Amino acid sequence: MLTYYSDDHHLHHGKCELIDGQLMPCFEKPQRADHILARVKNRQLGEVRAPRDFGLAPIERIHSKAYLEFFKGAWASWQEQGGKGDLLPFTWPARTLRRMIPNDLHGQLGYYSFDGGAPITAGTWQAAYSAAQVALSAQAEIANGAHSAFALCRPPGHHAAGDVMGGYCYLNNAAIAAQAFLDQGRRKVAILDVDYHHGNGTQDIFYQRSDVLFASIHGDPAEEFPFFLGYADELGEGAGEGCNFNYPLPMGSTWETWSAALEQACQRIADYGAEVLVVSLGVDTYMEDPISQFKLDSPDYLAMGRRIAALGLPTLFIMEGGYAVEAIGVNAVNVLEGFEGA
Ligand code: OKP
Ligand code: ZN
Repeated sequence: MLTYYSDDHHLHHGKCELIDGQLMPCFEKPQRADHILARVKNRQLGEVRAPRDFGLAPIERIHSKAYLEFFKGAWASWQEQGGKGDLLPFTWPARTLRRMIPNDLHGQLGYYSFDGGAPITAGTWQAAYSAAQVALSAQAEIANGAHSAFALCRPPGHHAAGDVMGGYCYLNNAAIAAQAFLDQGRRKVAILDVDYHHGNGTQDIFYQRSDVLFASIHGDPAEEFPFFLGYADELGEGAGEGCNFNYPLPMGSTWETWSAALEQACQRIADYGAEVLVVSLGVDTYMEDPISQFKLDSPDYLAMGRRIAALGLPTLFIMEGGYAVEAIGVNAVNVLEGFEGA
């Protein structure tokens, strides 16, 4: 399997996030992608290629121009103001406030985000832009006839909606790739999100559409981030009704519970008649993950890859979360090897 990867991800390294009332070093750090790349090479999964540059047009199919312009220019504005630390939002237009775009940079940052987990640093735009190009390059590989490809994206994307960043995510790599398939003539794309957290951004982007089926297995949002989306009764709306499936699972879920949900999700994808599959590949379901509460073990990821392969679809793997840095490479590549070996 070909891997696409860009070193540009190193340009994004947020300092801190707020957890349990304490400022902690960001869990979403460059070593994550480094470990995955090392494992890809070590296992000789296949060639590793740098991405092509498809420009902004395919990104603008998912994200609004205003949002992209804001994100691209935010760091420079912050520097003009003499800003020192990372750019982090602290005020959001919650229910009692007005949903408007203020002049102030932090006001705009609040408008274009849903949490304080997505710091903008000097190189965040370039890293996120390159991650989207990594996804698009792997997508092109499949469009050209490959049965599978791995987009080693960092930062991740599945929490980002059309004009909202959050949860370590800025540009929705999986959604951008799925849309590219459609724009090239594919009619039905399925996105299977196996990250521990619900892919609220991806769900929102396609919620009213029937050309993309979204299925996500994740920690029950009643108890887990992102809290405000990802419940089982969210089935899609309008033309998209019946094209959204959430499998919220209890804290502590093991492979036994998890794989039963995967079985159901795969059945939905097969029934839908997807022509191609995009997998939002998070491995924060691992038992040792520092911010997650599922109990999958490393061999389970081989089985996960095998079950996904049994769908028989051209499959684009897009890297999302996973924070047990030492194991992230093994677990992510296990999914890919399980897929290939099946
Ligand atoms: C991103 B991905 C409080 C903890 C919330 C957000 C988790 C984002 C996960 N700061 N953390 O889905 O792996
Ligand atoms: Zn996650």
